Amino acid sequence: MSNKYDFCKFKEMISNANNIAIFTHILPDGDAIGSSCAIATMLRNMGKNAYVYMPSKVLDEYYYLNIENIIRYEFPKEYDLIIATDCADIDRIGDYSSVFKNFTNSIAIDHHKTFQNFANINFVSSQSSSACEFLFDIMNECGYEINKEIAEFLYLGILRDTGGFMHDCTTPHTLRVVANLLEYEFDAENFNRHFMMRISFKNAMLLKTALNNLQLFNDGKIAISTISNKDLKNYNANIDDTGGLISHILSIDKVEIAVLITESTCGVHKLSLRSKYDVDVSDIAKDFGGGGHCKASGCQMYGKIEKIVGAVKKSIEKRLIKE
Ligand SMILES: [Mn+2]
Repeated sequence: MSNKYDFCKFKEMISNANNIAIFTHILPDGDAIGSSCAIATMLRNMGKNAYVYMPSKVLDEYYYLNIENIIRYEFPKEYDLIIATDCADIDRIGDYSSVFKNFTNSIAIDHHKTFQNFANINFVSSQSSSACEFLFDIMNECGYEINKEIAEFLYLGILRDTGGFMHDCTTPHTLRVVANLLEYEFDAENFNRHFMMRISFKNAMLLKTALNNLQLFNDGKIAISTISNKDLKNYNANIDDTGGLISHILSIDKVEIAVLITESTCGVHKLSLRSKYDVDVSDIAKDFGGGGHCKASGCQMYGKIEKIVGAVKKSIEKRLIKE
């Protein structure tokens, strides 16, 4: 591990602290929850008072882990050290950012390329897949003890930020860290099933709808599917229940560009666009006032579904031919 980090100062700050308030980013994901709860558990095992103050609601699925008595939603009252994990900048902490503005004994641990120093000491490693991977390295370097509970939290963040070890942020080092964590013998099979291989019944029914409505164009390279507002109502669902459907459509062999059009409310259509190879779908989204990344973009359109499908198909074809 690089010697650019001041571990002496870090350890001194930890050992001098008794009441530690920990923060993470709004809409906390697996890495945010895993990294903040891992450090809280580590500090508690050292005999300190530590709580994680969540800037927005933690989704039910995370209660699979024992987080109930670690997390809080109110403002912290008493603290002599504050720590933020997985936050690229102070605004990501939400309402709690004022705590960092008014108190200087602070530590930030992060892995985003866009990280902006906002704490007294800032540990950032953009080569790490996740805040959890980096936190493992820090704990290891400092000689802090890891137990089964901490290992599970760290594993959660790595698992989620690497998309089940499939995204290109997964390095040989990531897998070495994972190998170390698996030594703690938690039930990784059920853990993986719970966090990576589970969908809601509503989501499954909407997948059925999306596959029924699937249309293929241009020798199967373009796949467009639709979910109407009536379909959503049928399953008592809303647009949040369509998560992940687009990746099923994109995974079909030969499909290069996938589009899912969901009529969120009557006449208002939300489009998700995905690209497997070189076509930049953010250009297509921009044609209709949206935006995003090369491989994942979105936009909103109004009116009759047949017209929308036609217009999107035309915009995609223009880019396919250019290739
Ligand atoms: Mn992260």
